[in-house]
Amino acid sequence: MQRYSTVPYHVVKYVALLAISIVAFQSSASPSDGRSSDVPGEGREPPKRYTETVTSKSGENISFEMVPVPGGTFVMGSPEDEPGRKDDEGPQHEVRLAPFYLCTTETTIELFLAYYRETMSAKKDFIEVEQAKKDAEQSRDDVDAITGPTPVYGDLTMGYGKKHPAMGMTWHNAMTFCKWLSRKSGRGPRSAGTKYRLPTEAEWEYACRAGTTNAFGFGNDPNRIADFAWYEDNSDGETHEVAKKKPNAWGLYDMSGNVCEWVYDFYSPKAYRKAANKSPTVNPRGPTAGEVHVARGGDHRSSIEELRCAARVFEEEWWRFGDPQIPKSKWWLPEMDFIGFRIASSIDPNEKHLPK
Ligand SMILES: [Ca+2]
Repeated sequence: MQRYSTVPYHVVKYVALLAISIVAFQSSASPSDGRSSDVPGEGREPPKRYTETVTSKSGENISFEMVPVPGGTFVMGSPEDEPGRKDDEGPQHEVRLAPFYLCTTETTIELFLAYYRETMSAKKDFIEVEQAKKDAEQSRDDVDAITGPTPVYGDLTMGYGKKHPAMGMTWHNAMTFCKWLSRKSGRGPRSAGTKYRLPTEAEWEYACRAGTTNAFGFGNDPNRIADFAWYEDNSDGETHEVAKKKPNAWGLYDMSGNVCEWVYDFYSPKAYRKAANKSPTVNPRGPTAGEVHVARGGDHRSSIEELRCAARVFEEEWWRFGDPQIPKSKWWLPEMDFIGFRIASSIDPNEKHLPK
């Protein structure tokens, strides 16, 4: 007591302030809940789910719902002993993600048709290096001029109804759709923070897991899988209307099965090895270059193992076998009724167009 009282008051005060500063610095620099410190709006009221409605050229209102996916850290990839696991799903590595919005459903035929009818370009447009370069330039500077897809070979709907998932589009076509939707909904070009886009591969897997660590994101009981997914045992070889099965814990339907979903990332079998060297990676966007892109979740013809959250597929040569054109269309994968996508958007609370 005697000794304590001899310490000058200003020294006690200084030490206390220093301790408070250190604690404050640590909590902002390395949040214990895994949220990234550079996440805009951290600490503000969390974003709410919202419904977006766009009006097609023919006057039809089409709505879809976006749910906020909380930021956090998760382990991406599968353990070596997971049944059905492939080498490109490892090594497992930590990923930190900012919060983002994800559409509750796969993009529907109804919405994709609105885009197709509004932007369809009559000119023939094939895979050419020069054209791809031009597109890359255009996507940087000129979002007002959206050149839509060429006419589809065959029937875009493949005989399915408007609430079924859109399918048979190339990754490039899905990306162009996102650009169109951003403009259509008033989220571009000046609202870079919230425009629509494809989820990254990490965002997709994180959302599929919805906070779980098991293989499927909704428990490992094979009997429960049919409650959540259309796959080879219950689909009759067809896609089904979106959101007819149960959603996962974060309100997302058909993450497993129905149609496989394009994600932003290029595919590389070695992508995870590189990521593991930098673990944890923060908001990763995959390899900077590549030939083909990743698609996730399995489809209506998939086996149970192909529905796992960690399962990865990528565009293969046979995906273009339904296209009789030479060279192949850069817009369409005709007859491929297993490949679709769902949209994401970033969350930026300073954005004027942030939904109410
Ligand atoms: Ca799906």
